[in-house]
Amino acid sequence: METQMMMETQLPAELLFPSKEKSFLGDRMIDRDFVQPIENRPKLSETEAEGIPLIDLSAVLQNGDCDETIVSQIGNACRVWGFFQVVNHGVSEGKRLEMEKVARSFFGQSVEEKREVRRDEENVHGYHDGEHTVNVRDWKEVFEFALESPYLLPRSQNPDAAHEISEVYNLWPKHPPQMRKVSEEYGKEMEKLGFKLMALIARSLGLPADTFEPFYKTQTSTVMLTHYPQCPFPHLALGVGPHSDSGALTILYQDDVGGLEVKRKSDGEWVRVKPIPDAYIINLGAVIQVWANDVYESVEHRVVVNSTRERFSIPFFFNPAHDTMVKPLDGLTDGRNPARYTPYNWGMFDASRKLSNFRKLDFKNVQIDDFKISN
Ligand SMILES: O=C(O)CCC(=O)C(=O)O
Ligand SMILES: [Fe+2]
Repeated sequence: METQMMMETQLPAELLFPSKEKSFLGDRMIDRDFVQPIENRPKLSETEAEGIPLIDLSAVLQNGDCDETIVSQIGNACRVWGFFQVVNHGVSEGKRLEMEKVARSFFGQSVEEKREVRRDEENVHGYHDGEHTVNVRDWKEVFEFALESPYLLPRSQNPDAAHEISEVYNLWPKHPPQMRKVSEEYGKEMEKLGFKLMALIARSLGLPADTFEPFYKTQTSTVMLTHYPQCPFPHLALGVGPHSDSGALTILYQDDVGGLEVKRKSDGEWVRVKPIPDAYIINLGAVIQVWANDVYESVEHRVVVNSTRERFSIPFFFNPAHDTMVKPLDGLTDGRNPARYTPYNWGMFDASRKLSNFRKLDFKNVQIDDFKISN
């Protein structure tokens, strides 16, 4: 094994890549930027996850956030997996279908057309196809918009420099013409589900249902329409490299192709999240991990691509106001169970991540471990 890995890393790149194939970005061979280090390359033999909990929220729609059974199912799912799926969630299927339709139509345009709404360091949302996760380029293209426009983004690492907070406005393409309306309506649906889930998560931690509301007076939530084109090198590249989400809560819709894999907490195996029609996949981000003082964790996941089918997904990142100081919640800490993190400013964390996405870094990205108190 050792020898084989050595040989493979020493091979010239040209020999690692079959020659005639083209990447989705033009008629080039796969760019070296997409090639994952050997330890991150997927095996492509799917273990479909048995046991990622599927939770039926219909009782919540009727009884609000006081349904004890659902609260305890959510608590278990958060502790054991950090991931779960929900059905009967109340999101309008019609609105989701329209969102999918306009996403497909937008991505169906030429790269030049899509790049008319290309994001840059000023306008951090919009279209882009150059994201790197842990310094390797993702095999995907995305269009991202914020629920609140302007979106406030600190431009300085000094929390007192209020004047250095920039207002970022959403960019909307000319085509398809209904993109803005459909996207804004879908965003509202996601927000409703987000608040419902946060109330249930608060209750599952033994806290009042409205615990998280003060952090969401304004928001930095975004919807990211994502397209993973067919990839001739699914054994070398990933749609999204291994990462855990840096915000609070992610609510993801995936089509029927599949490819999202979760690192199972019990044994570290990568397991595939089964596509279930009309379900949403929920996962906890780093902000909830800190709020919950490590009672819940933000779990690593990645996206495997395939050579025969393109895939679409729509993550919604439900994130608090930019000036939120993230720290373990009072109700979860005491003398015997002290806070495990020092407070950090969410907007500055967000800005550092968003701006680093534009380049391949030669330093490690900011992460919650940087704020961990070592005992
Ligand atoms: O597309 C997916 O299935 C997951 C995407 C994801 O993990 C992300 O964008 O953070
Ligand atoms: Fe993610």
